[in-house]
Amino acid sequence: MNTVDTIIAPATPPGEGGVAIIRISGTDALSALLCYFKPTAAVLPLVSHQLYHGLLRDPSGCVVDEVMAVHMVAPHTYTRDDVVEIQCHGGQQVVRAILNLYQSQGIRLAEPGEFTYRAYMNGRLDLSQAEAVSSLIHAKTDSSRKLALTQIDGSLSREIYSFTASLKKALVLTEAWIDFPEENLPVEDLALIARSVTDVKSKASIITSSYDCGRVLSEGASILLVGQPNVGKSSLLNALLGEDRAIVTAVPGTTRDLLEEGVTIEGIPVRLVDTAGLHDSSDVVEVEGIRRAEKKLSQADLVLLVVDGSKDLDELDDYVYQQCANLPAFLILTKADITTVVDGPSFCDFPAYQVSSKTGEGLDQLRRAISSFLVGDYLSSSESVMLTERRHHEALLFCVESLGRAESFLDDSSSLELLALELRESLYHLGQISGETTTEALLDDIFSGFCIGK
Ligand SMILES: Nc1nc2c(ncn2[C@@H]2O[C@H](COP(=O)(O)OP(=O)(O)OP(=O)(O)O)[C@@H](O)[C@H]2O)c(=O)[nH]1
Ligand SMILES: [Mg+2]
Repeated sequence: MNTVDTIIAPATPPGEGGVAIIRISGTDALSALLCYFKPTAAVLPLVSHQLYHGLLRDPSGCVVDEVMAVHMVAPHTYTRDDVVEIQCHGGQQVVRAILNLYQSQGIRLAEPGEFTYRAYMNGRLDLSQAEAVSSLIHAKTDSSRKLALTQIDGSLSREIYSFTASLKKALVLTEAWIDFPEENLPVEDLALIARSVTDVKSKASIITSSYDCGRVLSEGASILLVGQPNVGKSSLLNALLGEDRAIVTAVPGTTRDLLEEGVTIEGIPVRLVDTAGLHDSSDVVEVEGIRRAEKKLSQADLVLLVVDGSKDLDELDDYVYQQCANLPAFLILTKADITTVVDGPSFCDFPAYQVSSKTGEGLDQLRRAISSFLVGDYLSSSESVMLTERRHHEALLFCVESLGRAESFLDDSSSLELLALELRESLYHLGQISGETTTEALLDDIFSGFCIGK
């Protein structure tokens, strides 16, 4: 991707709708607009950031569409280049015809994410903010939308910049004394370097620990329902979904394959996975289903160990419990509308919840417990920075590790070169987040995940 051409792309998704928007960015944007656009009432020149009604005509004078158009003079635009937006009728053929018109004039069709790439290259956004634009567009829940918005607003960037500034200062001081090996680093300089390293390390560690929660809010959590046959797993899945998705019968062994459905629980995107009842089966299909269920166990963010609360527990329940040992799990005692006989807490040490999929009893409490387990009280309280991207998490972890090593060199003035090396290393990892130290390949990888026109 270069930043020189003038580029064009539909900013609205393909398909039919009331209006479609076509965006042009680059130095030729305004002249391109005026080639085919005649405002109805306005006198030229058009005023920046003002919307005009008019007709688009092709070179032979035929009307292509009746549109509203705006041109926005740099730098107050999304890309910080001159930008034109044309609002046309929202039909695929209309959009195609307008794109053809401008492409035949030499305006290039933009690559996915190329407008945001330009915004990044022109310094309007740093890399973490640009990535958040994509997260905002793909946000599936209100909480992931809010997280993406705060990141676009620069919540993470501000922390990264302050870490970077502090460590750069420490590096300058360190490097200054490397050149004078015969002299000892002044105590006050050493104290300043130490303070920077420790301070950034502790703040960065706190931010890295937010990733578990951030990942769940942005990507969603997977919750696996396991238990012996007929305990009510599929009924619970249906009750949590609010629809009859899985087949429920009184015959043990009804569910034979994994069944995965998305739902929002207390604002958290969740994938609920129903499984075949675990037991010693001789049925080949069921055996495969059980194998798949057991394989999924360790990947789940939360396991719901389902037992029939209206019956005495047996060794099969215990077998399933053993399978879940050491996993993040809740015990779910089902069929609470029938007499409850199981004493959950004495059976296992998972938090226990009684529910009835038939009457809905206990489901709200279970939803709240799931939410609190997955994200704590983040949704109601936190204002702090939250990591949502694996890439940012890894980079910050590397930064913290490197600062840990830097700390060990602080006490020894003969290790100034090693200290400087670790400071540079930690700055490199911070730069991976802000975009200061990224490679072309990484940028391609990030921006190619965007949609066309963004
Ligand atoms: N009274 C009552 N019956 C329930 C409840 N939940 C499930 N059942 C009944 O229990 C039986 C088994 O329910 P399923 O949801 O199919 O159980 P499952 O664990 O998915 O069973 P498999 O797929 O065979 O492993 C059905 O007859 C359901 O109607 C409940 O909350 N109350
Ligand atoms: Mg089932």
